[in-house]
Amino acid sequence: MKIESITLREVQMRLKAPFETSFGVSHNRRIILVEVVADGVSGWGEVTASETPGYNSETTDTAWHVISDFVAPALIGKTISAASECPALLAAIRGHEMAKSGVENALWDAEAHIKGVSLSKLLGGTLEEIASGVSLGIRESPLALVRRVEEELKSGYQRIKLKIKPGKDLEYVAAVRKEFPNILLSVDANSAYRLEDAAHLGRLDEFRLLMMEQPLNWDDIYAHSKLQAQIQTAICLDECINNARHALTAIELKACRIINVKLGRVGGHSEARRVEHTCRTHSIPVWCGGMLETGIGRAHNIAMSTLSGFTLPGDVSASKRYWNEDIIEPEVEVTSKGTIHVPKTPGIGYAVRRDRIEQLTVRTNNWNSQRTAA
Ligand code: OSB
Ligand code: MG
Repeated sequence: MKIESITLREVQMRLKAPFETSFGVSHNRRIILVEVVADGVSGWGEVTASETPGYNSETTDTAWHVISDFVAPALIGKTISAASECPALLAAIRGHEMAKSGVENALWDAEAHIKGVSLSKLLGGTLEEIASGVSLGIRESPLALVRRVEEELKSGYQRIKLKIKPGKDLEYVAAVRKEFPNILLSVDANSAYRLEDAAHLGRLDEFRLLMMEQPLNWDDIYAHSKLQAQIQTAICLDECINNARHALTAIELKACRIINVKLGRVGGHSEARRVEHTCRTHSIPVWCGGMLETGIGRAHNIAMSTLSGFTLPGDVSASKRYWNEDIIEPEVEVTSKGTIHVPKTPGIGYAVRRDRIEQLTVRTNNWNSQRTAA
């Protein structure tokens, strides 16, 4: 595969409704899309960085800078035999996993198209249908949250995750659990608590949660190991895990019993497969997290979720929960059983709507390799 061109596009898209987490509210998304052309074939990827450095240290603008000044120059014109060789070419760039992931994943899509196979198949995935859950932002009242949960359950979603933060936790979880005693229910704190809050967090044990996601500092695996020893609820790490080494550290320290895999956070499909493998060999279940993606990022998440270690419902849900109109065709849909059918057509398996992307684009950057005579 010769990497002939790389194009960045920043699109701006308004979420249907604001999404509130412990670190802020998201409404207007600024998303970088990556298109690569290899051997004349296009592949697409999405950079999942947020607008602000509240989730991790990357932002839309840091990713634009790092791809433009380091990632694209390191790849343009290179010939690789597979997308899995991409991380080696980017090894000199520390961190910036989301920036690298957007480009690497576009190469995986291109490779799947060149080989005429689905991305799921190329990755080694086996599931034909994946289980879908939803992540619900912080609400103004427990009652408003309960109503929202009811709607999502009616649509068929298999697991409900509630965003929590200090002052918006016990009361909300208690209200939802009281109304729905038997659903799969999780919480996600996005690093809003400290180890000193262990007794408070232990009060969530009575609600029989499937997991408590990333309660403590975004970069502190050790503190989570101290907390896990003090509470019954299974801790799931999100922000702390940027690669398979981190996953192994967390598992050996008993800092969590479940891991959330996000393609952007771990740097792309190659490392995501390693994280999945590390977890599977240690009997740690994984599931696919979400970052309020467009259909392109969503399609990559669906393909990754077909690996056999993904045994819990993910945060990958229907396009229409986020966007009035997505940038892929068909849009991602969820069945009444709360599943998503995995496309079998080549690449990500959804058509990219160039017309719509064109309308939403606010800036572009492009690299072309020197065409060599045949
Ligand atoms: O921690 O999983 C998270 C959204 C933005 C940043 C971090 C997270 C989330 C979500 C939303 O939970 C998942 C989604 O619906 O895409
Ligand atoms: Mg999370």
